[in-house]
Amino acid sequence: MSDETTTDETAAAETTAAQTVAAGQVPAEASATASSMPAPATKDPRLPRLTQVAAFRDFMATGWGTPDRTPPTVDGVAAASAQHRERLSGAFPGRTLVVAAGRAPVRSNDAYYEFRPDSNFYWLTGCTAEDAVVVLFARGSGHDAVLYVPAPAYPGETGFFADAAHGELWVGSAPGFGDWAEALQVTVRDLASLDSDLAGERDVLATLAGSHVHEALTGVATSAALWQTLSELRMIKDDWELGQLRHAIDATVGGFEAVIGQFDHAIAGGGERWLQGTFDRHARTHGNGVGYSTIVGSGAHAPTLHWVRCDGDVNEGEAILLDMGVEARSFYTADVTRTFPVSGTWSTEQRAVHDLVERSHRAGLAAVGPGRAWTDFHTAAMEVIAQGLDDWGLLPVSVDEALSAEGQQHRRYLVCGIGHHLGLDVHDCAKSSYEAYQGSTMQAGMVLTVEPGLYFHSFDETVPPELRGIGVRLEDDILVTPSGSDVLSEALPIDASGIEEWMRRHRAAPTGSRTAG
Ligand SMILES: [Mn+2]
Repeated sequence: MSDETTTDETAAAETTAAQTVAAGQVPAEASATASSMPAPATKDPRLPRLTQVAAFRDFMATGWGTPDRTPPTVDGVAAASAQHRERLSGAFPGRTLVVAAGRAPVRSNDAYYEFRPDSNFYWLTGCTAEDAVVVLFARGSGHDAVLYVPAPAYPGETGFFADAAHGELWVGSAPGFGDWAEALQVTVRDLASLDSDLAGERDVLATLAGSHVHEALTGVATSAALWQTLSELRMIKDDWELGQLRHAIDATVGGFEAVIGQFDHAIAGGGERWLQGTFDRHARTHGNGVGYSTIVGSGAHAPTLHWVRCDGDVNEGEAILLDMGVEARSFYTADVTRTFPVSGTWSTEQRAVHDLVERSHRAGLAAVGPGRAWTDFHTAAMEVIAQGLDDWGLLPVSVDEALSAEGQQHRRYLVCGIGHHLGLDVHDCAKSSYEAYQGSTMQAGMVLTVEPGLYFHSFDETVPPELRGIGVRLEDDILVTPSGSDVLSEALPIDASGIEEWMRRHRAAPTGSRTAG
């Protein structure tokens, strides 16, 4: 990446002369800025501050055309966001609502993580501007929405060339208030006026995207009630959202194909890192990126639930677990898991574990539908797992005792949850109340994952040696429909033989195996 500096440091960067700074002699004006390299201890005439050079400022103020400043938005997002604001408005009559986009957290020193807008904010606006804030002002029987975005810095302002966060020479073409208003069909104002605009509001509820918020909001308290309501409203996906999710899931299936095509490269030395990189590049190309850290766990890494280190080898004979999701450019994400035999053919033990997980998965899928208790699929899948483990002699108690609230011994091999809402967040709607989530029934328009698995760790001495180091998960993304359910990720097979056959179709011919000529 390029070095993000302020003008003072830009000036410093113009020289190749070695610079030394005596301890304790950094000028206050320099230390007050984000500093990527030391400032000279005394004024160096060869390093003028560009913002203070009148001739330079004048020269930089003229001679610029207008770049295309169309904001990056997704088709249909303006209308969908307007509907979402209407739904939120109806839940909080008479109260002014504030939802912030947030800002990218610091990665290290003056380097930041890529910015990704808060999901609630995006759901209400479709806006991708860092530090932006949407306010729904209580007016009459409803609300007036105003989107506040930071002012871009254009030619004629020193920030144009000196502001690394908003200067157009630093960040690329910068949409203005009118550009955002046209793209998103909402009133847009300068973020600088947020303070005064909120000053007259007495009853303000806010969600602030964690701790990374603009200074204008530091005095505003977060409302758990607003966050919870947004979380619960987001449970039912509209047609536009379903289109985004289908796109994310289809792109994810393509990512699985891309990864399978690289297995031989992984075995040859690229390892888990190569497959992770393959999927992440696919996700970046076909969406915004990944919706969560890609999990590539081969062999003994497979049972580790969140194996995001992805730094191991990939060897013939191992089973490899891939938990991967493309996040669309609208930020809706897929969440899909399959386990594959690296060599293309399951061992007897791997297949047996996969077969049991498949039976559990089918039982879970069958329990998804409108009016069903949310916990039905969990219960159905767990009953199969417990019975299967008992058949293998792995339960120290009876199946009934294990399944009872006082037992749960089967969960030793499956300590995670086995399903969740899916949407803008991979674990969507997580701020909902228990009554609205686990304690509720499924409704048409909900999208969820079902993801049973078995995780036999290599150091688990309760497990027969031949099963140790095998981890299998099957995870699909399912839409609850008025009449039942629709498995959106069904392009990927879930049975062991189907997975072998699918691998044969998508695996690239090994290097050197193609006949010459
Ligand atoms: Mn999941």
